[in-house]
Amino acid sequence: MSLELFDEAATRQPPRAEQIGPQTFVLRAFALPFIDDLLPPLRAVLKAAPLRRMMTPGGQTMSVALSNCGQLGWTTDTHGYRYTPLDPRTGQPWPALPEAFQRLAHDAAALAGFADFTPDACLINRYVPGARMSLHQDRNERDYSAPIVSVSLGLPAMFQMGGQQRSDRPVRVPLLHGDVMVWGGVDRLRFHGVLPLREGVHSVMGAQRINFTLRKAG
Ligand SMILES: O=C(O)CCC(=O)C(=O)O
Repeated sequence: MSLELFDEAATRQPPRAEQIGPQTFVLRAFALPFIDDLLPPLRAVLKAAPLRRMMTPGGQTMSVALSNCGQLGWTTDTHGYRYTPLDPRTGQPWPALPEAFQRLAHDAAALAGFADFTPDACLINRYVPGARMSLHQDRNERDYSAPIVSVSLGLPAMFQMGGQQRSDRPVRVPLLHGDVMVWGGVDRLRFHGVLPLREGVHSVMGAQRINFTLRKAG
């Protein structure tokens, strides 16, 4: 038995698109060829704008820790959800969107049928075991014609893709290290969320899952 059998990059075959809605696709392992270009800038972004657990307008602290890069960053506090050009914690602009993030987003969106995607915002989510994201719609962006490109790194997660109504029964989509989801068009406002992360240690990312979503917010 060869060692390559245990090498994720060697055994998973990019790119393979699974269609889970009229304009929703999972691109299995699509980010793996980009990984060496993604991780150093990701570390640099998180050094300049550290992950933090934000408060919802209802006064609850989110279990997921967040940060951002790009011209606009998504934040929440007791005043509401919004995009801001400055990191409220440092008063500085959010770190620039790394070139590799833009390239990945552009290429993944194109494969899913969204040509010329140019994101201006990237929300970074860090899940530790037990962290979750309840069903929600992404509606703080000004431009709903652009898709959402969502990159999963680290521990496996169970993503839930719902419908246009919160009460619509979601389908479960397991997401692994390197998987990229793209949704837009008629699916742009579908409710979605992530079930509590299971315990584990990923060989590259450790005991966590990092998700980042590229958006056109402004
Ligand atoms: O972590 C994920 O896969 C989804 C993140 C998400 O729903 C969001 O950032 O709006």
